[in-house]
Amino acid sequence: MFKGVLFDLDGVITDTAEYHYLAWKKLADKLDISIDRQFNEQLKGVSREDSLKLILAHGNRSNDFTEAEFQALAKEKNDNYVEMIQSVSPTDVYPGILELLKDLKKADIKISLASASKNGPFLLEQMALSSYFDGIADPAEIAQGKPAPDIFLLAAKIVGLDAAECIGIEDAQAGIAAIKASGAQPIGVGDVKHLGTDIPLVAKTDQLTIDFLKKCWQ
Ligand code: B16
Ligand code: MG
Repeated sequence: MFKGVLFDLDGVITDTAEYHYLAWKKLADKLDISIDRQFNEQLKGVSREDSLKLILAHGNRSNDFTEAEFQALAKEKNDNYVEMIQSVSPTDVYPGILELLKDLKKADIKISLASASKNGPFLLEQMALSSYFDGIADPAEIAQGKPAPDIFLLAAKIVGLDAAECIGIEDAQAGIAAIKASGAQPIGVGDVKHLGTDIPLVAKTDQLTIDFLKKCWQ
């Protein structure tokens, strides 16, 4: 049996992936760079700085900004995003997630957060979920973001486990790659078109029951 579950946050626990997209879109529009939801798929799970680099490269504007200007743009996006998430509340937790967290706790399975977001702890507080988490991996402590395995390795380590003893749950291409590289067992939230055919997928989070996780465990 698996001993831990490593949760992505944005797009798995709640719909903040949409707010990230809207905040990036607002910044991109201002910079005259056109991005759409298809382009946004490659930003999911990717750190703030790396996302901005991808957007600037997409608009052929990679060399247009000094380091200070780059940091100011990243801050502008985050300020917008933080404004949007002030109203996040327990009603925003995706269907089935609270039940899954409760069932995992009852089964004495460790629960750890493997989010790339520096806003993760705030969001867990807003949704009244902090007490379910045995650990929150700090993205500021890792060398490389998703698709590198670092955040999943750290999320397992802080709850006293190896990644190979854990299931990782993700909605993003970069995140699935990170789980695979960590040695944890991946489960994707999303569709075959974006996440591939080689791992178990659920279309909706209410399918993420503890029985489903047990079936996926090999
Ligand atoms: P922040 P996850 C990721 O969270 C988001 O998917 C990604 O869009 C975002 O850029 C990244 O966090 C960093 O977030 O700017 O709030 O630090 O999906 O890994 O939970
Ligand atoms: Mg995500």
